[in-house]
Amino acid sequence: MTIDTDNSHLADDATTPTVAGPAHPRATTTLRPLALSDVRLGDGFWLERQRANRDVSIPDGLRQLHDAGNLHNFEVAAGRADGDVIGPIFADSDVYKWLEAAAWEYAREPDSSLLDDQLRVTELVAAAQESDGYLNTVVPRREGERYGHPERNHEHYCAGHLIQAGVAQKRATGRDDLLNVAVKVADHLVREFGPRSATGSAGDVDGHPVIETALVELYRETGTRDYLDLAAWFVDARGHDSLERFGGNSTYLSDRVPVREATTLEGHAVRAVYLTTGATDVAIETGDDALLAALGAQYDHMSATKQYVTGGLGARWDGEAFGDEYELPSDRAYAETCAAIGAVQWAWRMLLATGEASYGDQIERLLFNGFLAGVSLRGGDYFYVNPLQVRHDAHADEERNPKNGRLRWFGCACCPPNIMRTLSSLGGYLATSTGDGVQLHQYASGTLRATTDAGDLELRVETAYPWNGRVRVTVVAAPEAPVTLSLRIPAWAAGATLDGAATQPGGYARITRSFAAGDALVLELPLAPRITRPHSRVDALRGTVAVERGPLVYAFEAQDQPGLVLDDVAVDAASLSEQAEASVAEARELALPGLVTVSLRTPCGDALTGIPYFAWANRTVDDMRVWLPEG
Ligand code: FUB
Ligand code: ZN
Repeated sequence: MTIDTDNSHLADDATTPTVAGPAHPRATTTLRPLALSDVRLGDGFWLERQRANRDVSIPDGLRQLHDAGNLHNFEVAAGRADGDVIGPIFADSDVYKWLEAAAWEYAREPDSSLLDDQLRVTELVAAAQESDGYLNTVVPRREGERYGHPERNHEHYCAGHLIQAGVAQKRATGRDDLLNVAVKVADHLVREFGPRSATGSAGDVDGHPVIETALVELYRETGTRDYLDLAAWFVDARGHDSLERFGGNSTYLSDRVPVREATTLEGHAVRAVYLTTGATDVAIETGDDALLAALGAQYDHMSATKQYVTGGLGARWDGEAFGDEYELPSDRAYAETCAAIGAVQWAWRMLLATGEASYGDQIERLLFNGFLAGVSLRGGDYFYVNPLQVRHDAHADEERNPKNGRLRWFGCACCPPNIMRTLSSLGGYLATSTGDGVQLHQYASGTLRATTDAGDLELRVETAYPWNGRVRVTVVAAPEAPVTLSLRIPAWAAGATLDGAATQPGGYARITRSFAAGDALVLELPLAPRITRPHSRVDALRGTVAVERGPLVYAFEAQDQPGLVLDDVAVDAASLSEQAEASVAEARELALPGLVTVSLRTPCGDALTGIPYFAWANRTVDDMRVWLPEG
């Protein structure tokens, strides 16, 4: 592995503006996010994924938006094309998510064509906006009226994604083009809804949250308090069955229980986690500790009872929804990629607010497994649904069925551009600062700079994580006064050491002292593969085991087990071992430098080879299992 030792790409104070990332609180939080421009990934695992995102996913995404008609809809709304609008009612949102991805990607590595593409699409979006700020290409043309069906029409949802894209473009490029459109949309919403509504629509919330978190971020960017007030109002207006009068289902729409009274997440998984993400933003900015505590309890309950080992959320295809407690079937798992993304966003905000390492653990589990399985290694192919088992005779009954393999796009294409924006802004989720130091939450090679009360601290991280558990942190520049370096020790990392000293898993190892350029710390996270057993209440998994190694969950694909029928195998958990070089010819074809496979034996002595779950279905789409019966 080559290590990036060049720090020149970190923002130069004199010339390069600071680029805030997707969630940048105004209020004081326990931990402060680093600016995107102060984090730079170096060669290694996540940079490979970002490169595929830039080289394949983002350019292909723009073509797909054209071919699927999303851009045509804007042409129609702008009066530049004739014809009907095409696609789902929320088709606009995919354009906005792509714009957000392109903006963060531009911040990561500026490039004129990336900027030109964004500005071309932005100009089209602006041309489609109505004079009072309303902007939706599909709803008025298909439904004939605005806001007639908030339970299904996604008008606030689309506005939310537009606002997020506008904020991203402003932060990443310094340009106001899309932000101006977003502000007009937000001002329109302030007039139409919430505490300042002048038009009598005050009772309505949208069927699909995201506007909450978007409005808070717009408040953070502009300082306009109305946006925060409206977001807070939307959070509190939820949970009163108000969407039932339009025919909506309160459970599905997260409208059955007020957010601050809820004890769990229910209904449509993406909607539910987007809502709690926005509610966390509101709690942060308004200092609402009671709301934050309620959200923390909901997160704990969700992760303890409704989350797959991959981090995946939403057990039911029916309603793309959370199931009941411990309802976690492997084969019919829904685990939509967008739900994993929403949970990363929520966990990140909870981490900023509380400083609790468990949220860092959550982000790691989600990113390496439930999220990353959603995109192919080459980029440009996507899973919408992420099961933990595909049976031998599985039949691809419809587009989202993973038996189809990853697809280049979907009729409902929410996941692909969501993956793109997450990968291009990934640097923002790795580290934070406080007055007295820096906290590393995720391990990836690269460089970062943080401001502490004592002065700026610049670090270089070198690691082959997740294949190897050694993380070397070298001080590039430090203030003279002592600062604290905090490194997350994942809950699974029993036996981890920092500079040879034992650490406590499930928290942060901290070192406080004066540092000088060239000083280094070495974290050793033990990555021996481990057997994980399910909770006894998960009937679908009783008697099975899964394999994890460090942050990675492993999957067993039929193509790596010649002569065995995956549906019938049982394994001896005590036989677990790993191979540092992929020992199976097929696994080598994955082209994952550093790949570590794992091996389990059947009671008869046959060996099974496991590959990381995120990499499954990158060769052929085959039978696959994460949980295997113990024999
Ligand atoms: O409703 C918009 C998006 O489509 C949701 O977030 C996804 O779950 C999919 O239903
Ligand atoms: Zn999705």
